Amino acid sequence: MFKKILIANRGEIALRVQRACRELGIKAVVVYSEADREAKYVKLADEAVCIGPAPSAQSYLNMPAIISAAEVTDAEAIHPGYGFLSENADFAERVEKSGFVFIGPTPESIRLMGDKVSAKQAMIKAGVPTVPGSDGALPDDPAEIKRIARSIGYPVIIKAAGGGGGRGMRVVHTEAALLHAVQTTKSEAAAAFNNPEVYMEKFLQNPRHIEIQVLADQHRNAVYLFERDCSMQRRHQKVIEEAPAPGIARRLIARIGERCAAACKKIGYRGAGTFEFLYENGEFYFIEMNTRVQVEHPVTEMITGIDIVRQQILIAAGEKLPFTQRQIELRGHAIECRINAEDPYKFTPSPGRITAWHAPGGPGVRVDSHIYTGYSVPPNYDSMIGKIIVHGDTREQALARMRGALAEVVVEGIKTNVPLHRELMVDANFEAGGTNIHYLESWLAQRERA
Ligand code: MV4
Repeated sequence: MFKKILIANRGEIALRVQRACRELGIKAVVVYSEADREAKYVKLADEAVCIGPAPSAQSYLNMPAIISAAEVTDAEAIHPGYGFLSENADFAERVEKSGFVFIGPTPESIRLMGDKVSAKQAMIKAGVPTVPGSDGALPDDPAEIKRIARSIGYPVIIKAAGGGGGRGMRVVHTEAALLHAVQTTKSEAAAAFNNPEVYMEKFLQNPRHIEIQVLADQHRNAVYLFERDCSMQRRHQKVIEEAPAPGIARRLIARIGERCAAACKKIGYRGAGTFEFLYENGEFYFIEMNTRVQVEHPVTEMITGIDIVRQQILIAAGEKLPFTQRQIELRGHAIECRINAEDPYKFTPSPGRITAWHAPGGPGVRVDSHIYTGYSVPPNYDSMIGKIIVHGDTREQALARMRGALAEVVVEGIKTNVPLHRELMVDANFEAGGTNIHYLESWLAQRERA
């Protein structure tokens, strides 16, 4: 096992990875920017290295600085967390070329999934159902583009191969708008991703966002850890996640989960990963794969009892998965509310000093957060300051526990979205379960009018 790991991230996930290291008897080295000098994850680490000024480009995205930090501290492996360099194939490659273990998939897997066209083709080959669409990237010939759209049927969506997570897409409702939309998406993609390739899919009007968590080791074992429903989102930022997904038949999840695990074996995937699907009218359609640990991983940990970050580390160290698919059981229901330092109505960021923080507690309540009373939320990074995760025997119990946790929690000095969560937890449609990806934005628009 590793003796020392460097964590190339900040905030709650840097703390989460550190906790997994400690449990395994591994020393944790953290890196931090000048803006994070007073961060809890820095204070609790075994060693900490300042890697640059506040802007991410000069610190958490600074590959030479991070690799140097691993060298001077004699770390053996690097955990990238989520965001920042976590899905950067060049970083994974440089980490390995420098003699460290990258705690994640191979650079080849990251590259394969980073290009949404090659990811989709790999999934089709592996038997994972995808959204009907163009066979690979769109050709240049306008007549051919029109023919493809006609055969798919309008509305269609044009997506950048280099995009993902909602970046670089355009919905097209009529043939009259098609070629202009393709051209615009192409030039935006060339500028944003240095890759003008685009592809086309049938646009699904009212899907849910359901994702499947997988773990794969380096010995051809792969398992799925069921699903998460991440439909409650605003502008591609998830707000609430839960597992299992309300109203979806377990048999259907098992079928799609098995396909995901088989796909992992087929492409030689290793580590934790997430298959993102759109779910509409009882069907699953693969859209993208995330090759990192995700913000919402605790929801899966709560319903399976499996520590995903611990498994990431063990897999990177070459160990075999300690369980088979049959041994993985789904127990109860979990819900996560992301707590953001932002105005709960206008969504403008609200950095600044936290003058009071009281975490909720009690049975089935987990808080993953790096904040403390007196901590200043820097303005330079993502506004998420923590997550409240609850578990219950049933969805009703989980909901009741979340309402209780949100009633207890105190964050003073800055604005947070806690009031928004309190409202959503008593919303009749959320309570019923199974709302789609448009629900939150229409709910907010409705509230705006009221
Ligand atoms: C789609 C779609 C409808 N049809 N693809 C947005 C994020 C990126 N991962 C893919 N996205 C979508 N792709 C087809 N063919 C609708 C979305 C979408 C969405 C997906 C998941 C969660 C929230 C979303 C919000 C708006 C649009």
